[in-house]
Amino acid sequence: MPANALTESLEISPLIRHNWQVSEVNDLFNLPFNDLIFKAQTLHRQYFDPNEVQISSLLSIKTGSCSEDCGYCPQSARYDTGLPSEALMPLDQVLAAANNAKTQGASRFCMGAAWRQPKDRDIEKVADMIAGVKALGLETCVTLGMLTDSQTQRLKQSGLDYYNHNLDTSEQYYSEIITTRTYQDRLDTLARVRDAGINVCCGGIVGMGESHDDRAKLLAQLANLPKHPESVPINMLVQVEGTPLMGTEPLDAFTFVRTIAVARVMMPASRVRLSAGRKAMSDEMQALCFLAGANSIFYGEKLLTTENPMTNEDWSLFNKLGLHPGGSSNL
Ligand code: SAM
Ligand code: DTB
Ligand code: SF4
Repeated sequence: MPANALTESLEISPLIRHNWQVSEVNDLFNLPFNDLIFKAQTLHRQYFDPNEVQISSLLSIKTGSCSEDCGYCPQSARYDTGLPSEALMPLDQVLAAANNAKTQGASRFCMGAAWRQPKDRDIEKVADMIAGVKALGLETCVTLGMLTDSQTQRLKQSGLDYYNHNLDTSEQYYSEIITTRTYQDRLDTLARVRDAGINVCCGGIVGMGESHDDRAKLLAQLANLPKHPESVPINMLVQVEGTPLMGTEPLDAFTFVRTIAVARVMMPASRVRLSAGRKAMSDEMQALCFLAGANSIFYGEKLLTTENPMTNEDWSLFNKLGLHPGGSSNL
């Protein structure tokens, strides 16, 4: 069944709610750890094979020199992070990387560009990449910044399965992190993506110095969207030298695991993605995240510009935990 149809058939369940109050979300966060994990794992088993993890690989198709000021991001032109900029990658290189990701076992290929928003001529090039990656038998995902209606339609037409666009944090904390575009801009792009019939991949980053309340508000925003995002990436901030968020007090591991568990409880039919930050996590912490309901990862030795665990480390962890890859709608 295509991912859209699957989510639609599940949307009628009373467990799929869009009316979360922040106080209820805080109550979930404040449950005893064992009670929260049990609740999350119980719901996880109602919607998914508990031992299956969907794996996506990332490629930065246009790197650095970004006009935005996202305080976490090594690709902003405003911060000296020593990252070399690269223009839009040629099609053959993108397809070679996608083919390699497929050989390594990924089911989805996600292409990211350091743009505030793409130009129409960029969209044409990215559309060719999407069509080429899809022809390899992979699901496709792109993250390109803000989009217009005609751009979302063009991307859908080229065979795009998912669009990643994160809310990043609560509306209240957002202006501490980004000043060059608004929370509403992000919500507008998400609505355009949804209206074009593209699956939504939308989540956030924790460990940016936000409060408990900000994390609860982020999850309430995500779950109260008109439809739950099919994919919900929960990123742990990767601190990069030169960015304003370098030196932020690291988030406690249990709070991170609780964030995964609360996302699972609130969006039980969505893929909750254990995203950036895995390189710094122990096997035990990642195992707790899977127990809390994470059931997808970014796989491959690089995220967009920063490091991710080695592929052999991930297979070794999967073997230790008895996890298996799966969950793609077109494989
Ligand atoms: N430029 C586009 C945009 O911002 O929408 C697409 C690429 S952007 C790098 C994709 C997402 O990566 C961001 O929204 C953010 O959530 C995440 N991200 C970027 N830098 C990160 C970091 N240092 N740690 C964790 N997540 C990060
Ligand atoms: C998402 O939520 N996390 C990924 C993906 N979507 C595009 C990106 C993480 C980027 C981490 C910093 C970097 O490698 O540049
Ligand atoms: Fe640019 Fe995206 Fe990085 Fe923000 S997150 S600086 S928009 S690449």
